[in-house]
Amino acid sequence: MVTSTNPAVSVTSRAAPPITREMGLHWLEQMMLIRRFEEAAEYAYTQKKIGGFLHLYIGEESIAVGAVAAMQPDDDIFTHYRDHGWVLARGVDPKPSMAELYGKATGLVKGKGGSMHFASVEHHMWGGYAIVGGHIPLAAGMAFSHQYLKRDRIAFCVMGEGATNIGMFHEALNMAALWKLPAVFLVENNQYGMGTAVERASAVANIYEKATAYHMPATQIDGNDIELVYNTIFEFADRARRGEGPQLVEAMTYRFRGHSMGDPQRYRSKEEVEQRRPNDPLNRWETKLLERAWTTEDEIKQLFARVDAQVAQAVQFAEDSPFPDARELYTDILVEE
Ligand SMILES: Cc1ncc(C[n+]2csc(CCOP(=O)(O)OP(=O)(O)O)c2C)c(N)n1
Repeated sequence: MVTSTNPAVSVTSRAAPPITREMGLHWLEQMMLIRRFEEAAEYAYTQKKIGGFLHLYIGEESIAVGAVAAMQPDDDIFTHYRDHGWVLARGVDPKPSMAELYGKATGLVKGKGGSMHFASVEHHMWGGYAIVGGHIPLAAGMAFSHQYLKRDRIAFCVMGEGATNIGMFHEALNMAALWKLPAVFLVENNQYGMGTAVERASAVANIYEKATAYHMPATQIDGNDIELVYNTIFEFADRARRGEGPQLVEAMTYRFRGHSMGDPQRYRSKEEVEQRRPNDPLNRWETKLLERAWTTEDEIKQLFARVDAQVAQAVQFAEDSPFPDARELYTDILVEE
């Protein structure tokens, strides 16, 4: 499962703690929370209660949930704009998260960021970046600070496969490898960058092979297999934490919704999307839990009802919250020393 693209690099790593029934149920609940949260956001968007861009993560939830489970709580996360799942998987409250989408003062970043800029410093979640690839050097910089200050923490940088064609990806990977920074680069390959299929944009079909240029251990996995995500991220993170330098994981997945809201999706057929449905990570994990007799249909119903109630409360909270005061336009702009 774990493959190094460079035989000169050590691939020894510790295995992840075993997955328990409790963990399995928690993962199902988190994946369901992300799914329902985004479905509610999608509906609110059609009602014009949410504006701007809204990039949904539906179909990719197993990556954030499995990866966050494999991290330490004070590891730092930088993501691209498809960030709702990452924030919720990190344990951020859905209420301020929904309020942020509504642009309300009670939002995660006071309603000033919206969908693409979810962040919570206390959760070591640094956002939410709209410039494709722009956050990759920032994550490398955070990894450098951990190394320089001898902290036992690593930086995770999450991006789409499209970002790996951007210059900043290569600059950041080069520096990270050169300085053996404690970082994990996680590519969510959902097959499309906006309306462009990966093979039309990248000269290298297997994205993880790009890490070879920087002598970085890398692998490609099925991102919709939550157990594989958890085990792989744990092993790769463990190596980065123990000073073996940066690592890269390419998680193969598929987004079931358009790139953002209002995407007519002319670049793929309805049949293609339907063919991918059996690979839905949520259904796959639910089926596995039932097969293992780790849960029952009844328990799942209760769990989903809990999630529905939580999302309804989040929507109510967002609806009831005030918009920011106009004076907020002039706050949080400069950092004072
Ligand atoms: C530097 C830059 N160029 C172009 C864009 C416009 N843009 C927004 S999303 C996107 C596609 C990125 O695809 P990918 O990295 O695969 O992520 P995904 O949306 O598939 O999760 C592009 C080109 C941008 N935001 N920033």
